[in-house]
Amino acid sequence: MVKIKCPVEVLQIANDIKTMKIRGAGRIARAAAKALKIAAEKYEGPDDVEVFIAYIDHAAKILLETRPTAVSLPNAIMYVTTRLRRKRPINMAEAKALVAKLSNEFIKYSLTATEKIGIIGSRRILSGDVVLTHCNSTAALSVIIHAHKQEKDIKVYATETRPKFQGHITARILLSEGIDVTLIPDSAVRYIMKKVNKVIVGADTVAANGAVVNKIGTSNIALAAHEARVRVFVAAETYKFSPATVIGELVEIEERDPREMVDEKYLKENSNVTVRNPAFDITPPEYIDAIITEEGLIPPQAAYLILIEKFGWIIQDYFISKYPSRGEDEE
Ligand code: RUB
Repeated sequence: MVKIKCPVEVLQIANDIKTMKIRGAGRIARAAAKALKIAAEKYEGPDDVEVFIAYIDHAAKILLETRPTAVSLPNAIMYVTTRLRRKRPINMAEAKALVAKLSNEFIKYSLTATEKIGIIGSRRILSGDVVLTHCNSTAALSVIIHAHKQEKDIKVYATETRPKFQGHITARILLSEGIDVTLIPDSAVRYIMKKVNKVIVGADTVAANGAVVNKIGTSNIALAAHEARVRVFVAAETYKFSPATVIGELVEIEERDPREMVDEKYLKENSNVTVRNPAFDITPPEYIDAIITEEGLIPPQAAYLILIEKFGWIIQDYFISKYPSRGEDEE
């Protein structure tokens, strides 16, 4: 089949995700959905729906290869591509319009979900609370900002989040909302935990067993919180739940370039030093008190139920594509 070139705008979005110009699981998902819409608009291939679908799949593949950990990316892409295939558009106009509609639908859903999480999560924040957050999560910030808008008197500790310092963005956003925020080094978490009474973080992926994959350091924070009997809340839209984990797939943890930590000179002068830069870690469900989703607040152990409710049919498709003969047996 003819391969139609991916438009530069789509390649640019893919590159922005890869280089973290666009970052954060929710933003990555919305950017990918938008990229597919652009791809559809810019399609210049033959007037053949099958070729168009193959071209969209090709764009999807480029986007999927940008970053491996946040499941919001494949879930956003799957939202568009699986529905496109299932609907079987009869002509090009219909196919293009469908991709645009699905992309807009996903983006709207995502933005509304973040807002709902803010409303639901803010009910758990009380005046006088001291909250610790990590990295830069729109969903976690939505909870904190909603609580502040309800005139609850809160104080926030934001970790720097090395090596990319996303905590600086968090501090800036909280400050612009008029929230009392203190920036701390990641290594000060256990020391500061004595002053904290709630931890709120985001998620890149939630596994079927309720384990949460989020920015490296999250699991240390959860451990310190557990020790200090401080509750840990994770703010995550349901498209951050991973259907593949229902059938036992593991979440790939991204390892980024060591040059985000040390410069070229250091690497040259210390060629015998191995430098590793894992970007995410896994917090087991035992260390999480609740996950705040747009559907409500759930214990991490209920992640499986969310997955079945939201992705039941996708899990079945995925299972069949991965293990064809087993899938047929079970039909
Ligand atoms: C971002 C990160 C965020 C989650 C949730 O990592 O770990 O906590 O993605 O963010 P990176 P949001 O900066 O490496 O992308 O709630 O905005 O989706």
